[in-house]
Amino acid sequence: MIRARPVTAEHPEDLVLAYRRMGLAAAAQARLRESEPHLRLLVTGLGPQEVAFLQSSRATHDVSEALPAWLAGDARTRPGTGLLSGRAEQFQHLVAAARAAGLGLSALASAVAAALAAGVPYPALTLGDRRFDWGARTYVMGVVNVTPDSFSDGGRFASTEAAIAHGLALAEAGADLLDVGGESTRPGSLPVSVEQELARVVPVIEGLRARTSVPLSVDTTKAAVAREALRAGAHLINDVTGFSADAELARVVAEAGATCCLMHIQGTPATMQQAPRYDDLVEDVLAFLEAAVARAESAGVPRGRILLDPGIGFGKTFEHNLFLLRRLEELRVLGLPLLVGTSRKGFLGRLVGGKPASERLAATLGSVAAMAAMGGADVVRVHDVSEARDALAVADAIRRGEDGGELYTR
Ligand code: 8Y7
Repeated sequence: MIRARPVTAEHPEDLVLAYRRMGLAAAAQARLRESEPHLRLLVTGLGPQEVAFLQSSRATHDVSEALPAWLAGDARTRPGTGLLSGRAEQFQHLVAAARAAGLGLSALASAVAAALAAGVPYPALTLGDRRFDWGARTYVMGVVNVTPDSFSDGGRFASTEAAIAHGLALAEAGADLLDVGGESTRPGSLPVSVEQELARVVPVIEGLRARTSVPLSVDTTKAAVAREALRAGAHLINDVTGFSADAELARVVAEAGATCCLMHIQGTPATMQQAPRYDDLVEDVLAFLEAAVARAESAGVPRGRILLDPGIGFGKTFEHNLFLLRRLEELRVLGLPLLVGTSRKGFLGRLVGGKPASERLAATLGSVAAMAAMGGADVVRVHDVSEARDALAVADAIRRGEDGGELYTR
């Protein structure tokens, strides 16, 4: 599989602002933007034929040539890997030349084209009566855990009512959607039966559906649970296995016309934290998520109904989590909105001197604000909705800060 992804965090809009600060006319700005060698793509998975093509087309970093410059990776340890740098126009030439060269180079053409499209905003998503305008701000998914019920019916009723009340409070606090979960996916947790999960989740979905218009997500890996939850009024299925556990799940989502969030996981919740290991972390996550999207699409789920998630804490070490969070933008080559869950997770506890989950709010807000400031996540999954909304209002505004006075507005 050939894959190309931008490796620098240069934002075209920053360049435009620089030109404005220089007082350049609009036409000059557009011309300059075209000629700027601003794009660098890391390419992996190339075969000898593609490497030969890239090598013969460009051997140096001379940007006056028609194609991007090619810098090969180590042929022994990282064969088929390299860096392409050049202007947007040169990358477009490369795509056209690879397409023209025929089938042998079409995978290279597609990978580079996907990377070029990574900065293009994806279409808005409508869930119920809410519209998600990707890129406009960071949206918030509130977590509603349905606690295991006790033996008596009274206990079950109490936990259902508590979950509904909690969901309503989160909606009131500004949640853009709610994620209802009846199966613990914490490290080391064991699966629950379909019956148990249905008994926990469905009454909560029904109760929330009757009392709020906020879109509802269900965190489940089982087709049988998803079917009933969607019937009860849920809009989105949040599958932490990326449609890899239950082959029927993708079809249930497709038939209901529902939306899904497909998450990366290495291993299963019971075993995932024992010895997470990656050859190339970003590469492995991309490959898994691409395969998950393929499973969804072949079952009939349209791309516009898919969100993706790198799965923070799911088969990842402390370092893996930080590495991925820092490189969320590299996952943009998938061309789909990203949902990220860091709320109260273990890596945050370790960063703040071993605080327990109940004392990780400030650490969670730090992670949420950092993601928003870097532009990595479209949706964050959090327990503390009101606090996250405030942190995001600030981080999103800073990220967009463009009005520097008269000089900058022309
Ligand atoms: C995530 C998640 C959990 C996450 C998505 C926890 C269900 C563990 N984490 N779903 N679920 N992304 N999509 O600590 O990161 O909340 S459960």
